[in-house]
Amino acid sequence: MSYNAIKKEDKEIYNLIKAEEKRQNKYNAELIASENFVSKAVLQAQGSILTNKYAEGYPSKRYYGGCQYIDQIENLAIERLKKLFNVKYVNVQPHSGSQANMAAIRSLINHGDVILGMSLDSGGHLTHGYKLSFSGQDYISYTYGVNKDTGLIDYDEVLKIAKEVKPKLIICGASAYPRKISFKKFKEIADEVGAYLMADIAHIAGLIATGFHESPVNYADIITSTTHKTLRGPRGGIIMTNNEEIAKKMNKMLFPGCQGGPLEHVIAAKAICFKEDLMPEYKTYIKQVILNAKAMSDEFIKLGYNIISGGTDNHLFLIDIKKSKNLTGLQAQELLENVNITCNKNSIPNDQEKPAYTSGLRIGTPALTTRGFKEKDFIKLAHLIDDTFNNKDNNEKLKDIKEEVIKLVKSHPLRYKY
Ligand code: DSN
Repeated sequence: MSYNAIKKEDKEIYNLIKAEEKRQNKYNAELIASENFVSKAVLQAQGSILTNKYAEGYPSKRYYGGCQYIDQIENLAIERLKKLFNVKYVNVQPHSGSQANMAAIRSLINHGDVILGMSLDSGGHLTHGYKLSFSGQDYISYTYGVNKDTGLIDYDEVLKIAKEVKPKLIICGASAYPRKISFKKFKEIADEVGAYLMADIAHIAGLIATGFHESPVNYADIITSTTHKTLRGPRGGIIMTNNEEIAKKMNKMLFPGCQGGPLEHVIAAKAICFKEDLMPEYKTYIKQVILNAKAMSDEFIKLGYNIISGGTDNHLFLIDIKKSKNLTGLQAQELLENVNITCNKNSIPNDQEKPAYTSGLRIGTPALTTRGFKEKDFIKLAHLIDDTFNNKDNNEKLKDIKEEVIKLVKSHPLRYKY
């Protein structure tokens, strides 16, 4: 992209954008499971003049004049999102997944009520009840984890905990869980203890929209997601429900409860993303994301690595890097960064290391699949990662690995030219 005006007005920011653009596009293998590359159309909408407009409220019920085009844009985003997930009521205004979660929780329960969510080290999210998040501070929060031998959610155990702590709300969904989640089973548990069920599908939204994962739409009272992960849209959040009463509450809790003016430039970009996600090509893309994750995690298993739960059903997997290579997640992340491979350290079930170090590495395939990487490319990358760990003190070898990574990335230029 040219960024001519920025170049003229602010050389410092221009140079940094160009450097980051080069990092993303030209020589870096992106394996962060929550990142992706948006289309040029999504990027243009986010950089458009829509950023100038205040539009507090909702279509046809705004607190500002001049919203005739903004209303049409937001209505398009709403209608496309309803179609994508086959759901009755949606809110496209959350600035982020965390704000979507805050509004969703508030629309179901009161301050001080009991919530039950997945623990952070088992793959849950900060906003599912972590003590330093609003969700762990405004509510009495309990957690469920995964079985320490299988790495899988043990639904009997979740039910047992739910019966003990009697939550008003159960939160399911995760940021680092490599297997399928049974929303049906969570609904049965919620019904048994008289709790609401919230599904945070931020990571697997794309898999659900294309039918590669069970949908929570007929099970959860409320569903939240981000739009920038597997959905491959702009950075932002969404909330969905099939219940009219909950829909009214979620809208009020989001605005004016948690937010003021919506980011209409981002909402336009969300509308474009939903349109792209309704295309048959997107389904093909998600299918490849899953095939790639499986191929890569299988290769790591062949190379002798310990993979949490023994593999993956979705777009990501977790390596127990402490057990596999006697490295912390942080050491592994930094070693890989030196050879232009980007991923993130991640806590693993019952992690003995602090979150700043961790014993795990999280690897995801959505971004490189957007570049056109197939199974053989991910297998090659698995070997380059293994070579990096095996040669961590051999600078000459590390230099060669970096060259190989750059070659691999360059052989798959981004489909969308900036
Ligand atoms: N920070 C996100 C992730 O990386 O999974 C979750 O919101």
